[in-house]
Amino acid sequence: MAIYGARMPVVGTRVTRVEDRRLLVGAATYVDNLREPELRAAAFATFVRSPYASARIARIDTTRARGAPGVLAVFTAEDVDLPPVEPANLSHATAAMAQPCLAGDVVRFAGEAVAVVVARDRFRAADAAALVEVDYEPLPAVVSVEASVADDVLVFPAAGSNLAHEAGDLGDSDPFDDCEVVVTRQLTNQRLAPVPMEPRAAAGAPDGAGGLVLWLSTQTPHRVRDALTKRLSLLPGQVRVIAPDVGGGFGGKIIPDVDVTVLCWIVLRLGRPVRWTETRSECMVTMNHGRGQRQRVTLGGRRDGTLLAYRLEILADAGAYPHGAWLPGVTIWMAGGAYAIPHVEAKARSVVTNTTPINAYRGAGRPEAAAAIERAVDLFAAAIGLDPADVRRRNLLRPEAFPYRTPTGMEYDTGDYPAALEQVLAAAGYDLLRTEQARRRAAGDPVQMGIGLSSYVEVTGLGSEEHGRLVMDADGSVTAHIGTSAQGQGHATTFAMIIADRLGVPLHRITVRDTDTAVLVAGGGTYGSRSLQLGGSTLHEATQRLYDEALPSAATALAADESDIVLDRTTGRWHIADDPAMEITWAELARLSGPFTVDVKYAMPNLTFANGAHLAVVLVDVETGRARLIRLVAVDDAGRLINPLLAEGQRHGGIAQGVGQALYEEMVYDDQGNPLTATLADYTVPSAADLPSFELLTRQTPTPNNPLGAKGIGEAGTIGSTPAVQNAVVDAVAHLGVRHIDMPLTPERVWRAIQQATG
Ligand code: MCN
Repeated sequence: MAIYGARMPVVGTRVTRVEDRRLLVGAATYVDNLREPELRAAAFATFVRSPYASARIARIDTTRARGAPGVLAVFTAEDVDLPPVEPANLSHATAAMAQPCLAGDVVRFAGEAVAVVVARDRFRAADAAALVEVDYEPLPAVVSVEASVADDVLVFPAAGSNLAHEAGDLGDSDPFDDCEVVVTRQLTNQRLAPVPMEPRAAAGAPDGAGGLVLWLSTQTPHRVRDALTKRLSLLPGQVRVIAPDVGGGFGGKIIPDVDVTVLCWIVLRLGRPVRWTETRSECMVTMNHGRGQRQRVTLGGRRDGTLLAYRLEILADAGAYPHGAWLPGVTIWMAGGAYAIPHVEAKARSVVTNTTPINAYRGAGRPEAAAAIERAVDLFAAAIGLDPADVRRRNLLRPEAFPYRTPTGMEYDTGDYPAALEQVLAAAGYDLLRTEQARRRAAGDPVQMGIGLSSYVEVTGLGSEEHGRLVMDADGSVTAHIGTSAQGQGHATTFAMIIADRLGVPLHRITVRDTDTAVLVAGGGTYGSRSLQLGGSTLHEATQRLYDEALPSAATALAADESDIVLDRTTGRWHIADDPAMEITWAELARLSGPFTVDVKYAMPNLTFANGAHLAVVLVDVETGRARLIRLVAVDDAGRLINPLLAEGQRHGGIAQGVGQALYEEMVYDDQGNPLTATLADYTVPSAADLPSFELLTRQTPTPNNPLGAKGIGEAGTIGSTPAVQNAVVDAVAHLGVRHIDMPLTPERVWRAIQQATG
C-alpha cells in the first residue's frame, strides 16, 4: 500500500506551540493592540478610583474634568443607571452586599471606581481623571477577618452582619476522642495578587443595531456575554464577546467585572467605540485577589502514625464584595487531601472586609486545602517523632481504594498516590538528603538544610460541560471553535493535536480560533484546569461526528457501501477496506461534498482528580533567616498527557507561583485598609533568578471519565509546591524547636521564629 503522507500520531508527543511565532514576533492580538475597523477612532476610558478603603462620598465635582482638552464625557454613579451586581450562590449575602458598578454613597475598598472619564486618547483621559474632585469623609475600615467577624463595624450596615457565606459542618461528637496524639494549629494562607502579564483590557464598539461587540481579555467570554446582556438590559444576541490573545489570567479574568460593565454602558450611551486598559497599579488593587484564609487545623491519630480524624476550620476573607465567598467550599471538598483519614470535617465562614474582593486565583480553594493538611501532617509527624515520609506512606490512599468517596463528598477517580511519593523520594535521593541534613545539624552549620514533602490531590474539570464546532472547509483544512478560550496554555496546539490524530489531517492544516460568542452559542471558559479534558473531549467527539457526516459522501464517491469504507488516520485518506487503492483524500471529499460542519456539546459524567508528590530542598541561613530553594522535585499525574512539553510548561509556571506564595508574595494592608504592596517593587513575584531548575517527573494514570483519559495540569504546580517548600523551611529549623512559620517565609519571619524558639 502506498503510504504517501503517512504520519505518526502526535498525541503524547512534545509538539512545540503553534501560537509562539505570532506572539514572539509581535503579531499578537492582545486587546490593546487591536486595530479592528470597528475600533477606529475609539475613545479611551479611565476610572477615577478611591484612595480610601472606607469613606462616604460627600461630593463629586466633574466640572474641571469635563472642560479638559479632549474630554468627551465624565460619568458618576448618578449618571450610570446600571443595577448593582449581586453575589451569587451564597448562604448569607443578600442583595444588601451587591456591588454598585460605580460607587455612589460610599466606597468599600481602596481602588473602587467612583467616576469614569472618556477622552479622545488615554493620555487626555488620565490627565482629566486627575481633575475630578471627590470629597471623601473617611469611615472606620474593617481590614482583618478577625475584626470583621466581630461585626463591630459593618461593611454593609444594611446586611446586619459581615458574614457572607457559610459552608460545611462540624459534627456534634468529638472525633478526636480515640486519638493518642492530637495536634492543632492556627495557619494563615495569605492573600495574593494574580499579576498576569497583561492587565485587564477591553474594547467595545456599537454593532449598529442597538447592541455591541466587545473584545475582552477574559477567561470566560460566554459568561461575560450572559452577564452583560442582563446587566445592560439587552436581548440575547445583542452582546458579542470576542476573546483575542489573552496575556495571562490566573483566575483574575473570570468574573464579569463592573468596570467592563461600565465600559459597555459607555459604548451604548455615546454610540461610539471605547477602549480601556488598566494600569499595573490599578490591576494590583482592582483585579480580584486570591486565597486569604485563616485556618485552624486539628489532626489526630495513633503513635504508630495512623491518622484517624482531621478538622479544618476556615475564616475566609471575601474582600469588599463577596462574589468569591463560595471558594472555601472548594477547600472543604478537598480538605482530607490524599489520605485515607476515616473522619474529616470542615467548616468555613467567609466575611467581608474593606479590601479588594477575593476570588479565584490559580488553584482557587485547592492550594488552601493542600497547604492546611500538608502542614498538619508534618506537625503530626513532629509530634510523634516519625519521618514525614513515613506518616504519608502509612496513610496515603492506595490504588485499590478507587473510586473513593471522601468524607467531604468528592469521588476520587484514579491514581497511585503511594507510587508518586516513592517516585519523588527516589528521584530526590531522600535518604542522602537526610544524611546531609544530619551532618549540618551535628556540625552546627549556620546554613541548615530542610527537606519538605507534599502529597496532593486536586479536583479538575469543573463546570463539566463544553461546546465546540468543527468545520472542514472545501480545501480540506479544518477550523475548530471551542468554548474554553485560552490565556497562554497553548490550547491552539493541543486541540489541533487531538484533531490531527483523529482525522488524519496534518497539524498545519488545522486552525483553532479565538473564542467568539457569535460563532459558538455557549462555552464554559478556561478555569479549574478544565479546558484540555472538557474542550479536548468535545473536539474528540466532534471528530467522530465529522467522520459520521462525511462517511456517506465518501461511500458515494468510492461507489461502495458505508460499511466497506475506512478512514486511514495516518494518511487522512478514505478507502475501501480491502482495496486501499480505491481512495479519496479529505481534500477531494471536501471539495466534492463539503464543507462539513458539526456542532457538539460534551458533558463529562464525573469530575477528575489529578495528584502528585512534591519535594523541596531549602537552605536556611539561621543567622539571617533567609531561605533559598535549591531543589524542587515534582511528580504530577494528570492522567494521559496530550502534550508533555506543554504540560511541563504549565508545571513550571504553577510551581513558580506556588514557590512565590511560600517564600515571597503577600498583599499587605495597613490598619486603615491602605494597600502597602500595590506595586511590583513591593509585591515580590519571583523571577527566574530566585528559582532552581525544577526536576519534573511524570506519571500518567488515565481517568475513565473522559475519552482522552486526561485530567487537568494547569494548577498542579501551585497546589503541590507551596506546602513542600513551607514544610522544607520549617524542617530546616525544626531542630531549633520551630514547629511552624506562616507564609510567606520571608527572612524576617524565619529569623523571628528562630529567635522565639531559641529564646
Ligand atoms: N495538558 C496536556 N495533557 C493533560 C492536561 C493538560 O497536555 N492531561 C496541557 C495542554 O497543553 C493544555 C494545558 O496543559 O493546553 C493546560 O490544560 P488544563 O490543565 O486543562 O488547564 P486549562 O487549559 O483549563 O488552563 C487553566 C489553568 C488555570 S485554572 C490557571 S489559573 C492558569 C493555568 O491554567 N492560568 C494560566 N495556566 C496558565 N498558563 C498561562 N500561560 N497563563 C495563565 O493565566
